[in-house]
Amino acid sequence: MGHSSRRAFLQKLIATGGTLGLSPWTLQSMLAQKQSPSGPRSVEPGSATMLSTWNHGMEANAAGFFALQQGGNAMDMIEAGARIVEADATGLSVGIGGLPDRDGNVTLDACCMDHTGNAGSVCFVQGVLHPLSLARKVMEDTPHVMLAGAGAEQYARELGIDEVELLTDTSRRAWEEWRKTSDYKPVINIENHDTIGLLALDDQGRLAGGCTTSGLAYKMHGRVGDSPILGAGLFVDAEIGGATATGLGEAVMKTVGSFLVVELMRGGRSPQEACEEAVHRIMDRMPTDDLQVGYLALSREGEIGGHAIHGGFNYAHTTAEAGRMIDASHG
Ligand code: SD4
Repeated sequence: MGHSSRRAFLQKLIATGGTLGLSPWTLQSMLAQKQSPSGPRSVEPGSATMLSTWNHGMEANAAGFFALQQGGNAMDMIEAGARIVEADATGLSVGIGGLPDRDGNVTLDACCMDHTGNAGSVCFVQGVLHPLSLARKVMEDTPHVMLAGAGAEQYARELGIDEVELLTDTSRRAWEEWRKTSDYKPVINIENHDTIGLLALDDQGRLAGGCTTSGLAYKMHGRVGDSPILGAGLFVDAEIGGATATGLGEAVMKTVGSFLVVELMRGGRSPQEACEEAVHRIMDRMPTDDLQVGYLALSREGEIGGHAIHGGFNYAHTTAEAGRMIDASHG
């Protein structure tokens, strides 16, 4: 791409970024992404869709579409979106800045699945800025699906990934404040900045998904939630669709939630109906006054759905034409 057309493209991106409410920081990170040698390509309206949990999903989806325009596929959209949120130190529940466990350690969980059914996951990993990228490496470059703790960290070092301090001044102060009472009580919809679950359908019809989190704040050391567990926090079947979960991982794991959503879609439910039924499965089996779980689903045709136990769960839906936040139905 010539110098002037690149400048025009960047100006357009900055203009669109403004409309989407993207921070200058996000735009900068997007511009730092790899540029394709052939330059950006246009994405046909109606040909691609991205869904991500919570308000930060908006920036994640914009980064995903940017990756697509740079020649990426659905998995690149997922990784680009996850990286934006993982690197944002102001988020208290994903990547750097995530609240620690009860002993003050930030331990991260992430997984991904691509359109071929391949999957990768890391759990209980410390000092790694981009756990979803590490999960993708496990998926693409090892014979395994999941690496845990010190083994995942060793693999990151072998790949030349630098160790990063994930506890920030803000998250340290919050933890110190919490330690005064040490009252462990997961709060539903914590400040609308939670785990990010992402689902993408690219313009070639490929589906992929990802999930990345620092897990529940002040959890026991060693606790792993649903987010890195294939079938619980995420599941993608290219023939049917994908689903991802946010909320109390224990409830999602006990009902193998994301797999359940996809299987319900296989049986003929719409993504919305499937999310509702998976939520009801939890509501029928356990007391849910203090328990929040939300599901998102995307079919291979690009149909979307989202449902939660309680109000307050929202998600970002982005297409080549526009992006919007949707308040999920609940109950
Ligand atoms: C977990 N499911 O570790 C995650 C937490 C989460 O929105 O999703 N919060 O249980």
